[in-house]
Amino acid sequence: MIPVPAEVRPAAAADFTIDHGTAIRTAPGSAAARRVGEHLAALLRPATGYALPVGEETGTIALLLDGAGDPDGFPGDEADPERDGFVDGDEGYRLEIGAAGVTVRAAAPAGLFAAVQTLRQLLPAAIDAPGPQLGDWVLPGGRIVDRPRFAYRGVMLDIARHFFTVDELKSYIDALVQFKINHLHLHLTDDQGWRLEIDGWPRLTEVSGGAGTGVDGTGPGYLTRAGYADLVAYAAERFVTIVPEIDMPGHVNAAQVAYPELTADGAAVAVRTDTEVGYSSLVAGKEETYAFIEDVVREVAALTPGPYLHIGGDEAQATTAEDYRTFIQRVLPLVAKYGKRVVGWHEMAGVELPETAVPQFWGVAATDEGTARAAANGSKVIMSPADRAYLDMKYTAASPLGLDWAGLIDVEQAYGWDPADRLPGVGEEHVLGVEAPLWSETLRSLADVRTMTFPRLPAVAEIGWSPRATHDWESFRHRLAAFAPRWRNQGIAFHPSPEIPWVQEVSRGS
Ligand code: TNX
Repeated sequence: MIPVPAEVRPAAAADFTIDHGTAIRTAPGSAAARRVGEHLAALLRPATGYALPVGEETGTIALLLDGAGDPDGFPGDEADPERDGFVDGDEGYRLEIGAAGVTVRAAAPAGLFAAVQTLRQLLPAAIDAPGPQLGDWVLPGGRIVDRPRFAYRGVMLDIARHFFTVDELKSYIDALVQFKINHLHLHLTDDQGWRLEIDGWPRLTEVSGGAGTGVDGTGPGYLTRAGYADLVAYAAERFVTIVPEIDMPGHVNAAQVAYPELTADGAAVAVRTDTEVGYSSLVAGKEETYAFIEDVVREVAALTPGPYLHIGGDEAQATTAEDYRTFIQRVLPLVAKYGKRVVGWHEMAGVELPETAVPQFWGVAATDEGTARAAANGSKVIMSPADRAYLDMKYTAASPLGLDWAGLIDVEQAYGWDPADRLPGVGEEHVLGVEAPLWSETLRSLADVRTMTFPRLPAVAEIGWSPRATHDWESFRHRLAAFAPRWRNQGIAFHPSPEIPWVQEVSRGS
């Protein structure tokens, strides 16, 4: 299992077998629990061929909501299995598998959904095949009590350098949630392209989402407002929060191509499809700048139910330090005005921030003064150190895809760090969570995206979810090995890292 659960207690002779009579019973009166039940049934039906009806009356797999637990009891004594050891937080769950049935208890539907991902991994890899398989669908008996170490476990995908469609993004979400990832950060705008339709500023997407706006002249592509809303809803059904990023004040050439009034002198600028960074900037001293940003922030906030709005803030080499400060100080209250919490790359923490703002550390240095100061001031930090968490770095010098400015990242490198140990002044209590960013300069297809994501993302996912005490490379690499047949069955391309003793074949019970 990845991420490894907080507590696993196997029980001999208590295996449960899913068969043609198995039904799923969900918490009475909860539409959300019902949808999680339907989600589980939909996962199990193709390979098993069973009907797996979902209802509130009967069923040997029960998904129950029980908020009356005692969070302090974690990890629980055995005295009263109905009451003790209940996990805290929305994503915690308790799973009991016995010969007579399976019971999941959680305080919230997100916990039921997390437990469904665990159940999926407990079944043979053939469960992930798209069509009927012969097999014994045995869940190993025992009890799991589980909850996340960090609330935020994210992936970022850059859809500005190369665009990916709503359907591709949905399929990516399907792959990510299996590792209990709960945030998808979308890098929507950059020098090359602008990928989200904005009311009142149609040229952003007509021009800068048009043909020839991807790196090396690929494209076109952008998310319509309806497409974005559809994606947000799809993600929410899977307990994934979309974090939209509008990068500013740098990385804005595409906006300036569409609207030259956003440049210092109002003169037209050329489309750029190379991969240089740090040459474009919004103008801190111009009111047009903030009128534009307010329209964009208002619209993005209105389309996004989640709490965060990411304002980029990285690599603003074309903005003076004074302008950068002026700019960030103007934008922070604008985001708050539309009810969102600011996330920004850690350069933003060079400016004094409200404690609700979240710096995202993407550096490779051993220290970062601004991030440490923000943490001391009460901000929570997202950890994405580029030499560990960047999914766009090459695995080895021979990797055909990816970049190497932060080094080569094999699976052991991706796994071998601790978010609460990475930066002086940023300890366990300051860490909101982890995120693995995937920049798309070299990625042209969903297969490219998956090949860079797997198998490294599971390493970051485990670091974000599992208790620190479970961290163990030997255990991890052997557990990771079991995902090869699952990814093959799901049609998910992955890099066959030689460090991992990949399982080649599925051994079948019958
Ligand atoms: C740095 S990481 C960037 C991006 C690039 C990336 C490539 C960050 C906040 N900015 O503009 O795409 O490197 O790895």
